[in-house]
Amino acid sequence: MEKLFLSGNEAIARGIWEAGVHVATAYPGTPSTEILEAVRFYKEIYCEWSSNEKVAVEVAQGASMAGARSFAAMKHVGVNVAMDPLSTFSYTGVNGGFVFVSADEPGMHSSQNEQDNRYLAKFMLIPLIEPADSAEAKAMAIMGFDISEMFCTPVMLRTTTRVSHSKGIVEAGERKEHDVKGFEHDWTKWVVIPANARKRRTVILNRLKQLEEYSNECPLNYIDPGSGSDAKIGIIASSIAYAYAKDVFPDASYLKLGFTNPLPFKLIAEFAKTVDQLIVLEELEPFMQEQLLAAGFKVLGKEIFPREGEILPEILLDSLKKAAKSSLIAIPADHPIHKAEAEVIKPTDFDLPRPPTLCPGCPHRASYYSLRKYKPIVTGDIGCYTLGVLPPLSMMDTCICMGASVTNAVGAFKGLHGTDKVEPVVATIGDSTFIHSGITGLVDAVYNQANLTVIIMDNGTTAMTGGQQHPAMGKSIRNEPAPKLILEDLCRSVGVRRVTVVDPYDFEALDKVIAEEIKADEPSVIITRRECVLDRLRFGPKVVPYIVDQDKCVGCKKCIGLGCPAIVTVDVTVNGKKKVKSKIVEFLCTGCSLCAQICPVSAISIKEESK
Ligand SMILES: Cc1ncc(C[n+]2csc(CCOP(=O)(O)OP(=O)(O)O)c2C)c(N)n1
Repeated sequence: MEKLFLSGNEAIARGIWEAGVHVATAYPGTPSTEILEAVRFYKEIYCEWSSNEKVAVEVAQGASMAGARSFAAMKHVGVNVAMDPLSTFSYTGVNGGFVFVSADEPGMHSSQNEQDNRYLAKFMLIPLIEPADSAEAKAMAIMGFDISEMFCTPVMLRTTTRVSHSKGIVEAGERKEHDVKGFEHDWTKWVVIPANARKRRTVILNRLKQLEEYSNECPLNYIDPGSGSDAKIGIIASSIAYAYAKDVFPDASYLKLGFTNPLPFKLIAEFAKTVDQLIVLEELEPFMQEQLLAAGFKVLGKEIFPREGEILPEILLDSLKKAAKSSLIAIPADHPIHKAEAEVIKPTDFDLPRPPTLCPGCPHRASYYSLRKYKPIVTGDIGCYTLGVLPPLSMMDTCICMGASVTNAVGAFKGLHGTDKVEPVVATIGDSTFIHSGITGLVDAVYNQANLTVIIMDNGTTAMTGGQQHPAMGKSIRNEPAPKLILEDLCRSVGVRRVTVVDPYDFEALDKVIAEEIKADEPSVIITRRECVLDRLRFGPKVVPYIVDQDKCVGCKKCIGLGCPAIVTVDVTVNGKKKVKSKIVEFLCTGCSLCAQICPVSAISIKEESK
């Protein structure tokens, strides 16, 4: 059998291909993005970047109604967006099997919160499966469809960042075709009028009982007995935490759980009889521990392990040592664990921490630099442009969730309106985020007459998550031509009369528009259009850098205020006096010219010209 070396995300893509999936959808979001990026190479699967996660689930749901196996992927907060269709999908059940990925982020490497979506599976009364590595990710992706069809239910496949992004060996299988069954014309199932939904509720409560039976028997949950005296310590673990625990405490007994909603209470009781103490090891919330305590099991968990962040091997080991020292768990004083050290990967010179910043030449920079002059309230959003919050730009007041910039701005305007605290309100939002969930906010702003300015920072891609296609790019997920959404037409069509498109590399023009629109007494939209600098560097002409003429530079540091990583200060001695002047690090400069445009003494020019 062919062996592949795949990340968890790539393994899931392989799994859904082997499972005979016909339709796969997603909206990008770390750590889930690479799943659909890998799926697009499997030509048998129709795949799309959907405009948001709710859309992704509803498209996949329609495919399931039609009898096709379907799949959707999203990051943990994306599930919040998709909860409306998902929670009723639980009631209707499926026709073609449906599995969705919730990629959770313990540690918040690139997320705004650390919510534990296992609770959402319990809340929706649906099965939850959790792989610990790439091989399991593929196997569970396939099994998820069998479970979905066996119990007529959506299935949540939950990964965490480490499972999604770590690589492991996966055995490649063949694709097993599942013929599309055809649309299921059953209004008693698919039309959730209350009379039908009430009946479905009984159906899903019965399903839950059957799922619990299955959880006790299914091969994803198994006892992995320990050896020696450690075998009397019983650890119940799931996901990556299981793999870490096996590394640092190899001889304990384990109950490895891959199917975690509903929990296998009978199996747990069986396991509990074989050990002296029961410990639950789970990242984030005491999801399993609380349920076990409620069921009468004597278990420890969050008394030992942290409730925040990842439980990395070094944290796991440290927690066990502390628990043993304080006699919370019985580990003899001469046990090797007390002397054990977990291998901690030290940062190299290349990944020493540095504050995040907009790239040199990022087209978002100029808008924040201009806004600094006018100091409005700036409600921000999620994307590369969120970095406008950091010094020296420091020009963002809020950032809550995707799309909230526009609606927070409406609320801020309405809250202040008619008081003596009135301030202009500007929302900054990226093109992909605007399509995701900014549009409805703009409709609200127009309808309810909120005088705000929305700056749509259109860099022609979904940059933050690695440059995925979106509807305003005119390209599909497979880079094929697609109808292009024209953002300015869209804004006008919802009733915004003041819509301006401006090139953010032309600072004078941009600054003028921002000054005018902030003063307007009706909603306005500014679209700052300039391709993402990373795309320009990849596909555009050769960069000609700018340089600072030290004789002309007066050390005013205006250019430093742009926060461009390519501009630094240097100490120079002029006529025996020490002065601080600006310098451009040529290999970082992308030639955007913004610094040259704002330099008050014209000390910055393109390299060739200055020669
Ligand atoms: C509900 C939700 N889905 C997905 C994400 C992941 N995410 C963060 S920003 C972003 C899009 C950024 O693209 P864009 O708005 O075009 O701004 P850019 O990064 O290109 O400046 C995505 C997909 C998220 N944070 N929340």
